[in-house]
Order: sequence, then structure tokens, then C-alpha cells
Amino acid sequence: GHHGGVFWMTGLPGAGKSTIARAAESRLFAQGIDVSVLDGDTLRAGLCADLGFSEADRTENVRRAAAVARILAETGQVVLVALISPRAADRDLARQVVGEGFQEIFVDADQAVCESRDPKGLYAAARAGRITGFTGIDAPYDVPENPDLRLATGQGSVAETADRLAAHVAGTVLL
Ligand code: GGZ
Repeated sequence: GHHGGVFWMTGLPGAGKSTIARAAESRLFAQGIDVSVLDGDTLRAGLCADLGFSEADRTENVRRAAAVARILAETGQVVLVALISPRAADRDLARQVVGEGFQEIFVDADQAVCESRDPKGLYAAARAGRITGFTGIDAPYDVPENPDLRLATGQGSVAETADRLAAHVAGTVLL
């Protein structure tokens, strides 16, 4: 058996948070670990559909995600949370809400790399001024100063990075 935990993945848009979380989820599932992913896109489609991207709304988004993650972790689940969560203060709030078993994972890619990926064209839209308050362009991202794990996604394949995350998570929750 294993105990629960919350692995809070923060990073710029396009850094690969959701992709790495999903790939790590399959690896952990294959090891018999009860795991789920909470990502910004999914939460914003439902639980957080009333929220936008103002500072206050992002704080509330983080708070709700942390509250749900805590509930799941208390049932023994391993929860991978993939949210930009750009503010260090909000991530500290998440750590407090979750309590024991919280780890901060920095999904780190250069902004230029994230911008070149731009799967949904949001960086381009932000550059063109069609959307405002976009993280990394005209809204802040506080780089984590002391993450529990840093995953550089600019180099290495998704598979390698997901292997690293899954090994880290398994090593933590199987103790
Ligand atoms: C940042 C935005 C914005 C703005 C829409 N700023 O790559 P995506 O498109 O699919 O994922 C991003 C998602 C970010 O939601 P989060 O809940 O993770 O953000 S936060 O933690 O800051 O609350 C992005 C899209 O929403 N998106 N507008 N202005 N990302």
C-alpha cells in the first residue's frame, strides 16, 4: 500500500505541466498507485467556471484546487495538480491548505521555449494584444525559490521527464 500526497506542479503556460502529469499518472497507475490529476483546464471547465485570470480569481482557483487535492489525499490518493499558480504566496497558501504531504514541483522551461510551443496560440494572442493579463507576457510568474523537485522540460523527452516525476512520487508515497 501507499499513503496519499499532493504534488503541486507549477510553471509557465506551455511548460508541459499537464502533459507531464498525464504521462506520470499512467506510470504510477501501472505500479498500482491510486493517482489522479487535477489540472487548470479541467477545473476551469467546471468547479472553477466562474473564475477568470485576475489576481483574486487565480488565488481562488488555487485555493479550490488545494481544497479538493486535500480531500483526495486524505482518502489515500496521490494527486498531481497542474496549475500555473503563478504567485509564490498562492502556492504557500496551497501548502497550508493541504498540510502534510504537500510538495512543490517546478516544471521549468524557458519562456521562449514555452512560447514556441504555443499549442493554443495564446502567447501569439497575448503578443498581439488580443488577450491581456497572460502569464509570462503581461502577468507575473514568481519562479519557485526552493521547490521539492525541479523538472527541466526544455531538454529531454516527455517520457524521460515523466519517468523522473513518477520515480520521485513513488519514492515519496511508498515509504
Ligand atoms: C494564463 C491563461 C490565460 C491567462 C487563458 N493567463 O495552456 P493552457 O491555456 O491550456 O492552460 C492555461 C490555463 C491556465 O489555467 P490555470 O488554472 O492553470 O491558471 S492559474 O493557476 O493562474 O489560475 C492557458 C489558459 O488557462 N489561459 N487565459 N490570461 N493562462
